[in-house]
Amino acid sequence: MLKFFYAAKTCALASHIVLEQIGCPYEGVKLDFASQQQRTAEYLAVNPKGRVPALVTDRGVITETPAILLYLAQTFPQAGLAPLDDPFELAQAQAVNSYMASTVHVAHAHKRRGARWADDLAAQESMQRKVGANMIECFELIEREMLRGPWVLGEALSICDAYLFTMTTWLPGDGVDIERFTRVADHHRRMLALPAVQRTMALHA
Ligand SMILES: N[C@@H](CCC(=O)N[C@@H](CS)C(=O)NCC(=O)O)C(=O)O
Repeated sequence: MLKFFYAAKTCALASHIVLEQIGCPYEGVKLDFASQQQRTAEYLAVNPKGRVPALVTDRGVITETPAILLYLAQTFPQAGLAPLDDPFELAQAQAVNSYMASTVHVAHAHKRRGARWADDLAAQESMQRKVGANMIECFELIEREMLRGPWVLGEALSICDAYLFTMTTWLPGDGVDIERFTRVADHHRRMLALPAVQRTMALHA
């Protein structure tokens, strides 16, 4: 059985929603970041990066959200959560997910994790002040270019929707009103209506 390591309200929400949407059996293990459980020797043996998510499979551990998302979509093709038979469409899906991981997530991380990039407290505060504007820039692009509607890839729900939704849950904390992006806000509401999303959100409360 799959074992899934996560922490509340983190990027692990995306993979968690996909696990719930697929409906496959898995064991969820919730880490407590307040007590730094991601840095314990026990967890570092699972994921030496000290980050979540991590998915333990019968062949080993998978880390990195885009990798976990595609693994789940490929392992459970009956769930129809990625355009697996169409290389161009799958590349489009991966482009969206890569943007979430490499740009949107990183823009958000400058708010609380500035120490990764600078020791100077003034520099960290300066980076924090840019988070709202950077997230707005990202979401203006998403609104314009990455959301075909009603779902990210068009008519079919996919792994990209879980990832986009996860990023939108961070907007209020970054001081950004989601309603300034009409289509993203509509997508967020659609996602909230899905039972799998509701179940996962309850686990992350
Ligand atoms: N590139 C990784 C990022 C993973 C990551 O940074 N996770 C954060 C939570 S959103 C984390 O575990 N942070 C713990 C820490 O920095 O101590 C992914 O997309 O999965």
